[in-house]
Parts: sequence; structure tokens; C-alpha cells
Amino acid sequence: MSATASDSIMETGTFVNCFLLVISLVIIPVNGGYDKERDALLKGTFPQDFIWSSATAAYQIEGAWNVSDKGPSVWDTLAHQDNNRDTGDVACDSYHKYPADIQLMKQMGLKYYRFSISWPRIFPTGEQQDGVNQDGVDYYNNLINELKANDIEPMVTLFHWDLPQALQDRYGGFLNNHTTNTTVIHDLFGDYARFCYQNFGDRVKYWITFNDPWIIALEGYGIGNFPPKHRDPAEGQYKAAHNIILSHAKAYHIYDDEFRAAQGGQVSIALSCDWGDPKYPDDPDTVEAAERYVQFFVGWFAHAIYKNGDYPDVMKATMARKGREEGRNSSRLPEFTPEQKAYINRTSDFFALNYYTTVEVADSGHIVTENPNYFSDMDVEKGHAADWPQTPFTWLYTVPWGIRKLLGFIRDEYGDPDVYITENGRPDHDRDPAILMDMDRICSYMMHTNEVMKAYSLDNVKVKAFTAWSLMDGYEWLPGYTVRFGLYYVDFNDPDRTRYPKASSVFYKQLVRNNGYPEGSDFTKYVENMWYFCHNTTEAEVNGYTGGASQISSPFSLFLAILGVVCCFID
Ligand code: PNW
Repeated sequence: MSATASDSIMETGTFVNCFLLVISLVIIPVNGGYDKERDALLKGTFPQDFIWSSATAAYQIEGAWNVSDKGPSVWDTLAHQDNNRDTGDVACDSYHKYPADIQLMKQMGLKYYRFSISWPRIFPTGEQQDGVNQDGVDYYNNLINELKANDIEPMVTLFHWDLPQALQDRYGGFLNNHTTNTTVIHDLFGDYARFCYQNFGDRVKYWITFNDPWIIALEGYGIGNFPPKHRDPAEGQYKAAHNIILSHAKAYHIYDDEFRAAQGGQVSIALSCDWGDPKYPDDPDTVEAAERYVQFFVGWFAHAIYKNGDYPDVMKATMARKGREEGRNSSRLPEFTPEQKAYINRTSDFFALNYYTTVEVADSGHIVTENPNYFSDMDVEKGHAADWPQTPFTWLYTVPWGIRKLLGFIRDEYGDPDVYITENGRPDHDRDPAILMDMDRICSYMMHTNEVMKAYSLDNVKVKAFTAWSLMDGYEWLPGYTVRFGLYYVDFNDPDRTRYPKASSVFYKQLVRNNGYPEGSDFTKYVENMWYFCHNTTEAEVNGYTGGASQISSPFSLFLAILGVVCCFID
């Protein structure tokens, strides 16, 4: 795509709009679980100061994995372990291309950007005493300055999974000595956070300590698919989570004690959660099971940080019972001391939420097994409704109304905090030819942001921000480059890693410009045209994955297509 062509698409969006309208009229809807009342389009806008943002993470986009003194992270190690695996060695090369990336945000009218700092790019071994990589510090200074020069506020994640390998080797990473007060990893994370506040905090006002501790703990230390690949499904995730919560609290207190007065920023932790929807909503056991699912998921972290410094009661009780049944002396869920509880309690200034999907939950009854794991511990059965549209990720079904329910839960459970949605997005496959008309992503953003608006204006949830995951396609962790989340397409075969706008970037630009779905705007009219289609189509239909159902197949569809084009131009 030439620069002029993409510019003109960015400028007007007309071509894309027409294309979408035509598609909306000719595709034969399939059942996507549409509920007329629940899923109705809400017209209206977000408050004037609503934050529209997009996000990335260091290892997923930076590349430059070994330039100057950067140390290896556990992801570098894993990616290099076997030859067939994609690596983040170059990724999007954003380490060199960040000024161009900032222009992509500018083109969409974004005023915020959430990115992460790579700990081993700052401290190669993770420890300040072993040396600081000045080139790394310069890189983040330049990035932040360039953002500010373009009127874009940085929101900075300190830890998006790329633990310095040396900390894993020396201390066992987040398994380090988890039950004592003197755990090294807390202090080291604190030192790293302090260094970042010191060096970047004059310009950075939003800090996220950890991105998604749930997955770090579970995949890194329990199930063991993610680095450091520690496999201990019975206990690993609970020990790691315990340490992460305490490390987070440490970084929060350091900000509070040493920087808040001078810098005036805010600190949070980004928690992901599936909404757990009861499969049989009239059955009390099912409802309880669904609540248990959400408490084990987001409550595992949020209960301590937002409520009382401790794990949810249902989690403690369930785990205590399991411990007894398993003949153990103590629960597999570690305990915080009273001092630790006080230290952890209320260590977040706003609720940062990553939402991707919903699961349908039923009660499994007490699961007794010799090989317990996090999921068997919950005593639930989880699944999905047959009519929820699936995505390339087996765990990710598109269930927009789930985010509204989850936001309501957060409002009620955690004392009505300000909520910043720090991630929401939709993957598609890496296909040839590239999917630039990414209808499924447009539909996903349309439906999710509308549900967020319902949460804001109908349910009074104090939602302050929406962040699209992701600004551009990146290294999608274990699936490497086979799955794409970007508003911008990145050609990973091109040494220049050229970025191309997808239709979703045009859509997002219009959404940001309209600040929602105002009555009577052209944008809202377009959304109205798309609404039914978006709620009734699966990925297969949108992007032709099944190869079947060529949509302009009947004279009637053709007639509708022509009508669509005509209407589009009249408008
Ligand atoms: C996010 N879940 O994590 C990450 O923060 C991103 O870096 C990543 O690119 C994105 O997911 C897409 O994979 C999650 O199972 C991974 O609920 C899994 C879940 C949630 C969030």
C-alpha cells in the first residue's frame, strides 16, 4: 500500500466505510448469540476527558534484544531454546522505529500510549549494583520525550513478563523464598521501580507495576508453558503470585513515600479477568461457582490490593479444605502476615483491567485429585456457549457483554474505583494475503466499547480509559507471529518491518474522534448499519476462513450490494 493511498484512507475513511456497509448488507448472518435487548446499540458519548489509548509491550515490539549491554530476559532464553521458534530478536524493531510508531498513534488521534520498560534493558542482570545500561535509559528517555513532543501521555508498565534471566538463575525469579519477610525479589523489583520513577517520573504520571500477574504466576510457575517454565501445578502459581503481590506493594510504597509528592502520578497493577457467567443462572450452586471462578481469577490479586490485604475468603476456605483433604499440614495457598496484609492493603490508585473473554461456569462439586492444579482447585467446570464466536485463540471467544458484567462486579466488589481498561482486543490469523480489512476486529472494538459505554452511563462505573490491544502486530508470545492483534499490520518478512494501516485503525480513529456513539453522527449511522452484522457473524464468515459461503451469491445479495454503495455515497 502506498503512503498516499494509506493517507487518504486515514483521512476520509470513505472507502473503508463503503466497503463495510456493502459487506454489512450482503453477508448472510449466522447465529452469534445476539440478544436484542442486552446487545442493543447505546447511543451517547464518553465524558470529555475520557482516555483513548493503545498498548504494546517491550518484548513484543522492541527487538534489539542484545544491543549495547541489554541482558537476556527469560523470554529471550525461551525463544532461543529451539530453532523452530519465532523470537523477539527483531520483532517490530520499535527500538529503532519508535518515532514512526508515534506517528501511527497521532494519525489515530490518540493522546495516550501504554508501553512497557524492559527490566534487563535497564539493569542487564536485574540488579542495579551490577551496572546500568545507559543506552537503555536513553532509549526510554527518547521515547518518552518524543511522545510528549507529540502530545501523547505515556502510561508505563514496569513488568510485562520479561524478567531478567539472571534473576531467575540467581534467585528463582518469583519463587524466591516466598514465605519470609526478606525476599530478595521484592527488594530488587523495588529498586528497579525506584530507578524508573527517578529517571522517567518527571514525565510519566501513570505507572503499572505488573501486567497480568495471573498469567505470569500460572503459566510461568504453575503450568510451566511460559518462561521460566517451572512446572508445579499444585503450588507454583500460588507462591509466585504471593511474591508478585508483595513486590507490587513494595513498588507502590516506594512511589508513595519517595515520589508522589513531587511527581503527582498514579500507580496501579493491570489485572486480567474472564467474566465467569453462570451456566444455569437460576441454580444457586452454579451462581456460587461462577463467583468462585472470578474470585480465584481477579480476586486472587485484587482482593488483597483493593480490599483488605488478603486473599478472598472463598479462596482461602476452599484451599484450606483441599489441604486437609490432601493430608497436608497447611494450605497450598500461602498466608500473609498481619504486617504484610497492612502493607499490601490499598496499594493501587485506580483499577487497571485487561479484558478479553468470558467463560460459562458450572459447579463441578468437590474435586478430589492426587494432582491438584489451579483449575481443579476452583471446583468449577468451565466452557463456552455454542453460539459465542471463536477467534484464533482457543481461549478467546468474543463476548462483549462480559466486559460490562465484569465492570459491574469491580464497581461493587472493590469500592467503586476509577477503572482504566488497559487492554482489550481481538486476534486474527497471519494469512496471505494479509488481512487489512479486519472486520472481526472492527466489530470487536465496536461491541466492546459500546458495552463499556453502557457500564459508564447506565451502570455508573467510573470508567476512565479504554486501551486497544494492540497498536501494531507483535510477537504474540508462544504463538510467535502466527497471530495478529494490531490496529496496524507489520510485515515481519520485510527487513524494514513496514507498518500498514488496517481498517480497524480507521475505525478506531473515528471512534476516538466521536468519543463514543453520538446520536446523529455519520459514524453512529455507520455503526448502526454494522450492528446486526457484527453480532451475528463469526470469524469464518468475515474473513472467509472456511472458504465457503461466498456472500455475493444471489441476485438479491447483488442488488443489496449495489444499494449499499449507492446509500454510502448519498450519505
Ligand atoms: C494479554 N487469559 O494477556 C497480554 O497482556 C498481551 O501481552 C498479549 O499480547 C495478549 O494477552 C494477547 O495474547 C492475556 O487467558 C493472556 O485470560 C491470557 C489471558 C488474558 C490476558
